[in-house]
Amino acid sequence: MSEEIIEHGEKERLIRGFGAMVLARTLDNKIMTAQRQGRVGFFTPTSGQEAAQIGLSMHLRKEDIIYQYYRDMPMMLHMGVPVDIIINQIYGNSSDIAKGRQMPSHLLARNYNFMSVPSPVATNLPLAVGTAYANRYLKKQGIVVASFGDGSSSTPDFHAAMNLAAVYNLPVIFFCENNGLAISLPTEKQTKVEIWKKAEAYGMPGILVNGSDMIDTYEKTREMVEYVREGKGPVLIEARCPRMGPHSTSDDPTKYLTDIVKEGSDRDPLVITQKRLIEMGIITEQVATKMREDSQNFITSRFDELEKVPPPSPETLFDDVYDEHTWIIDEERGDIIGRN
Ligand SMILES: Cc1ncc(C[n+]2csc(CCOP(=O)(O)OP(=O)(O)O)c2C)c(N)n1
Repeated sequence: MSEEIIEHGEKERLIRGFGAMVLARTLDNKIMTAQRQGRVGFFTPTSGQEAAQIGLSMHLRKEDIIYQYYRDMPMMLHMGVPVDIIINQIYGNSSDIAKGRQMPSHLLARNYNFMSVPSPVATNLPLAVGTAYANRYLKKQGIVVASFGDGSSSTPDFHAAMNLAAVYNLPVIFFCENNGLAISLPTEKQTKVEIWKKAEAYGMPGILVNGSDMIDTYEKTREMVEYVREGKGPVLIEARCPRMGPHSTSDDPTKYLTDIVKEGSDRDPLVITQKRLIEMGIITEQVATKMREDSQNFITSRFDELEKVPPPSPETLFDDVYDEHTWIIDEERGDIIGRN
C-alpha cells in the first residue's frame, strides 16, 4: 500500500501533510502556553487529532466546503489557511476576521471555505447537509465535509443530518474525530455501538480508520472521498485519535483521564507518522528535526508579532448588526464613543 503511494508520485503530498502536522502541534503548544501566561483567553487544544484531520484533508480540493468543529485548526493549516488568520482570531484582535466577537477558539476562514464553528456541538452537521443540497441545486462543484467529536454523535442534529443526507444522496463526508471523550465522559458511556457502524442504519457506507496515523487515514479514506465525489451519496468516517490534553484550557484532565497519550511517546500521532515516513524513505530524522525547528521559530515570531495588534475599538461592536443603524443603535453607540 505505502509503496503504491510513492509510485503515484505523492511524496510531496505526504511531506506537506506531515509539515502541517508539525506546524499545528507547534501552534497548539504555543497557544496553550500563552493561555497559561494570561496572554490569550480560552482554547480547545487539537493535539492528538492532527493525523486524522490531515490524512483526510489530503484528498480535499479548494472548492470543497468544510463545516469544521473547534478542534480542526490542523486541517485549516493544511488546507492553506494562513497562520496569521488563526493567531489573530486566537487573540481576538482588530485584525481578526471575526472582529473579536466570536467565541475564542471557534475559528473560521470563509475565503478558504472553512465555515464558522458553532458552539452548540453538531449544529454544523445540518448546515453542511443544507449546503450540499444547495450546491447540487446550483450545480456547483465540490463536496462538503462536516467534522465532529464522538460526543456530538449523541445529539439529535447528528441523526437528522445523517438521515437527510442519505435520503437525498447528498455529497457529504461525516467525519467523526473520536478522541475517546466528550469533556470527561468516555465514548463507551454514551453509545453502545461503535460510531462508524451507525452509518448502516441510515443507508450509507461507514469505515473506521486509525486517526493517529496520517498515512493510514489517507489511504483508507481515499475510496470514501471518491464515492462522495462521484455523487453516490454521503459517507461516515470514524477516526480514532485519543486526546492528548485537556478538553479545553478550563479543565484538568488528570481528574478523569489516567491514560493520557504523552507528547513524544510512541502513541503520539507525530511520532507514529514520522516513523512511517522515515521507514518509507520519504524523510530523514534530520529533515523532521529541521521541520520542528523551523516551525518553532516561525510560530514564535508570528505569535509575538501579532500580540502587538491592538484589540478592536469598542465602537465597532455596533457594525454589521443592521444594514442601516437604528436610533437605538446610534444612542447606544453614542454612550460608548461619546455623543455629538
Ligand atoms: C448541544 C451542546 N451540548 C452540550 C455542549 C457542551 N459541550 C461543549 S464541548 C462538549 C463535548 C463534546 O464532545 P465531542 O463531540 O466528543 O468533541 P470533543 O470535545 O471531544 O472533541 C460538550 C458536551 C455544547 N456545546 N453543545
